[in-house]
Amino acid sequence: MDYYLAIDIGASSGRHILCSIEDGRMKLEEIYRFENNVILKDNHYCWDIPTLFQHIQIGIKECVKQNKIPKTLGIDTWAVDYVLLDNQGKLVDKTYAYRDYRHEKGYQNVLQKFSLEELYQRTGIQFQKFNTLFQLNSHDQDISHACDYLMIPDFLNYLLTGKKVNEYTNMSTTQLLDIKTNTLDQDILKQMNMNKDIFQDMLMPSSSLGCLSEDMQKVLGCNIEVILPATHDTGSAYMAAIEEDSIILSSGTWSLLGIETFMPIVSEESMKANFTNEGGYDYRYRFLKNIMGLWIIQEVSREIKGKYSFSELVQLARKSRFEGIFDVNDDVFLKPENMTREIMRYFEKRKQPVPVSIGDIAYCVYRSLAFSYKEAIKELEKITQKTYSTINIIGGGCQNELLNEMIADICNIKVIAGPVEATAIGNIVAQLIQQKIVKDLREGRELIRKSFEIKEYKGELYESNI
Ligand code: LFR
Repeated sequence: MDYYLAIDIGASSGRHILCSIEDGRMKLEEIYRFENNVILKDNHYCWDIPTLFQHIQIGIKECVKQNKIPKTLGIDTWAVDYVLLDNQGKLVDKTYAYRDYRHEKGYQNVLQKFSLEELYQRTGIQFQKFNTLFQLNSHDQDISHACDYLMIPDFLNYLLTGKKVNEYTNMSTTQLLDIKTNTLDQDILKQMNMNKDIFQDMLMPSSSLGCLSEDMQKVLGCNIEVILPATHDTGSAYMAAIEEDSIILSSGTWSLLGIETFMPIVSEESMKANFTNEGGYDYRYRFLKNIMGLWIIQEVSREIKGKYSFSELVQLARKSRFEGIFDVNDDVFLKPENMTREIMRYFEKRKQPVPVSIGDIAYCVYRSLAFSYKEAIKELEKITQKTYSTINIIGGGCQNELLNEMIADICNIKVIAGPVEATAIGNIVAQLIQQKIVKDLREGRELIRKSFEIKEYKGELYESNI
């Protein structure tokens, strides 16, 4: 039996998902799961990369222990964050997390040279203060001696193989690529005094990095070929979307709502609505909008110390009739000290009824998300001059039946929910294409369709429950 391993690391947890092909279907098995949390260093939120790398190794060793050594593996993580290495291979400055509030300085620096309009025209990338371009211009410490720029998955791949490359889909989120050529925008680098030599060769998903380094082979007791998936998790997730011509919503810590397109859309309207054109598999683009997502409820759950599971929160929410909704994309929800209090404050400030019980809070979070999707769909339809009758919700969030019902009802759209493990599946499909087990993404999506359960929701369900 051949196995393929996806190491999928999100902002709150990571997983090793092993795939085999049985009876023409993908079969998944979770081998190992670990937590990922930001840590505070000198008052800054940072990633704990050494611990993450330890977890990567433990998960691989677990495959060896179970005698299921994968032929290939691929790593994906969230986007925009990076490490800088000096000429000794040591880290230059900290590995900042994108939710750290330090971008103001970089943002102001960049704005002195480029307007937001020009940046959008050049790169096609939405405005987010945490974009790498702003982060790279926000360091307090001198970074001029940095020799290598690696994004988080690039760095983890380097630790496994000794090879330094930059993977394209993740690089597109830096806002350093020219949308017309999909290569580094030399003007931006020059104007911002950035050393172009720190960047590596840029490789596409489904490229092979070759074997584990000899040291790693010894440590892990096996040899595995390392393949680049779309190393940006959302890039991998969108590969697993199975409905042609539908809206795609990758639902996890973030809600990433958009479409897949072969041509980027860079218009005044798309800029105003803050839609982005992220690089995808085969130079497809993800024309999408970042919506704050389930992060809000994850934080609420953390604050009550996991007193209720996510499905219990949904049950409590089902009993609520709280009517208010809030703007989920308000900056205050990016990394508040206390999410529950921040939600309450939102309503207090506006002198509106305040959700107090945990059921009301959860209900109001889900409904506010559904209304923000409705808004984003409206914008998307206006920009593309198309109407969409279906939304394909992928990722862990598509298991939330209440939210699916709300979306179908509030957005008046058919919901196709699944696959749940979209990111790991997309990651594995990139490996299968490299291994010539499937021909291309179209064939990969057919395989996904055959392999996983997909549910359908039509409107009115949630309304009839009220
Ligand atoms: C989702 C995601 C989004 C990106 C955000 C920050 O995990 O990768 O696509 O905008 O995290 O990196």
